[in-house]
Amino acid sequence: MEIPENSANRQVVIRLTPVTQERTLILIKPDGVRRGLIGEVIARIENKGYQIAAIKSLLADRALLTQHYAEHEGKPFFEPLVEFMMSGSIVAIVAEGNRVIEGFRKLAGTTDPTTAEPGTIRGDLARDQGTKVVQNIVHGSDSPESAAREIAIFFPERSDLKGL
Ligand code: IDP
Ligand code: MG
Repeated sequence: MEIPENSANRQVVIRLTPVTQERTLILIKPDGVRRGLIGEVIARIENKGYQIAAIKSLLADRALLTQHYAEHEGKPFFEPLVEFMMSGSIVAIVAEGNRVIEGFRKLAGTTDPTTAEPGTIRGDLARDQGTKVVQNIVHGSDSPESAAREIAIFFPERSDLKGL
């Protein structure tokens, strides 16, 4: 069937055309891995409709974590944060989708798990453990610049993931 060229039809085509995708770096921290929540976190990412573009399990070392958390160097929780992140294996994930950076941070909830909204990963699955560093199951990039930087740190071999 021939679809007539008019402005109404053009609008439909424009709305259905995928717009620029975005990527984010998600980490399942050692507390999440220890508690067997890898599947739960991945399910929440996939159920929301984001694609997993890359995933790996690793033991992060100090050099990698110092790079990743460079913005927090000098803060009182920096050393406990690095020690905590080295305390067990973590899972690094690159998720993809429009506005995934903002969307995953919404799924994760606020930094403090005590006050994170129920329904979020941190609100549902974490609580204050009385430790110097807040243990809150996941990390998610906070901007496109952070995402590009962090993806390059955790997936240096994946040149195909550069440039979004
Ligand atoms: P975010 O993970 O919600 O983006 P950031 O401020 O980037 O939070 O902090 C990185 C991580 O450092 C947090 O997820 C948490 O594990 C820990 N953290 C942040 N602020 C504090 C604090 O005031 N006390 C203890 N730990 C903290
Ligand atoms: Mg952060």
